[in-house]
Amino acid sequence: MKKSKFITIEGIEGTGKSTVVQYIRDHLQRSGEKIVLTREPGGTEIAEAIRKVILRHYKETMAEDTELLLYFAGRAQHIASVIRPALEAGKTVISDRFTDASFAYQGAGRGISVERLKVLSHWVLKDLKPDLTILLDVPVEVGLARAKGRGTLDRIESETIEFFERVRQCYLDLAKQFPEQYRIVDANQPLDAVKQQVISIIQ
Ligand code: Z5A
Repeated sequence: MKKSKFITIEGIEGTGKSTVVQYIRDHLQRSGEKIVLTREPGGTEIAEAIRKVILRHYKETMAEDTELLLYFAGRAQHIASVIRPALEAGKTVISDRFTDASFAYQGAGRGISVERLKVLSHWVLKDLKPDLTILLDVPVEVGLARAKGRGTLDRIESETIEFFERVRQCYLDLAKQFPEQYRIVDANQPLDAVKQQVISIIQ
């Protein structure tokens, strides 16, 4: 059996991804696993710099292809510097978002074709694929209310409700299309219940 595992967490904003990934890391570390906790966009010095370029507001509109290529540029760096080295060293990698976010946000959200996304995905990921993706699912109004509770919204968070509905639906469709990879967790329940459900899936 392959020792290293690649686990990704997906969902719209405010589903609790950042909170839950830390909980998984702490839980697995207690059982002696070597864990690398990382995120997208970001995860390395260069990819975090790209994250800043992606998320800030501008007077001009960022072209959809610019946004898409920036996400994949950061991802290429993230894979080369963090994800592959960790997996090759036998560590478990937990990433707060990964490539399926591009299918959901740039694909379903912005309307970029799946064919184009697949080309970039094959180019940048090659054979890399998550062993498990946990989809934290909440109604859009609930997720956005939680995200708004934290203060100012970044460029993507400022999108319309309809945009996030398309993103959420794309994630649910991906979960249906790849049942061997995906597990859906209802994140519209108390955080402790969400954490327990995620841990039982991982175990
Ligand atoms: N994006 C993209 O377009 N394409 C891509 O390829 C990738 C990303 C990789 C930045 O991502 C943006 O990039 C994101 C998608 C896009 N855009 N948006 N919008 P990010 O992951 O850095 O940011 P985020 O998704 O906006 O994360 P977030 O808002 O921080 O959400 P979260 O991590 O899922 O939630 P959280 O920080 O853990 O929790 C949010 C709040 O809710 C916090 O106060 C919690 O205490 C509270 N919370 C969480 N769970 C619960 C429950 N169960 N009950 C009550 N309260 C809760």
